[in-house]
Amino acid sequence: MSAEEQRPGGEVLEKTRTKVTRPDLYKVILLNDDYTTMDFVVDVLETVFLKRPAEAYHIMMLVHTQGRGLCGLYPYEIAETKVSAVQTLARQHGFPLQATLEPE
Ligand code: TYC
Repeated sequence: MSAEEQRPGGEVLEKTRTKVTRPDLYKVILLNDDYTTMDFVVDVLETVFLKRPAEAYHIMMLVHTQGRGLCGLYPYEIAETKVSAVQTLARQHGFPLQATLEPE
């Protein structure tokens, strides 16, 4: 965006304003199921969502007892990448674990 100012001598002063915007964020939600092992979910939270062991365990237990839980807030493409990483890892290990994405 720029604003121009006409000066008496004919020269033009131009001010440039740079608009900085934050990307929209999306929630990545992990869903409970009856077959995925607790250890595997903790591993996923540590490796895909970079949680420390105690927090990973806490989130896993929240999902286990409440049905779903928040893993993090990310810009759309990163959120999508994490959802597919969960799916790929889970399928490789034969688990039905699922994650979904929701607007913030
Ligand atoms: N409910 C699973 C069990 O009892 C553990 C689990 C936790 C599975 C969280 C998925 O997102 C999940 N083995």
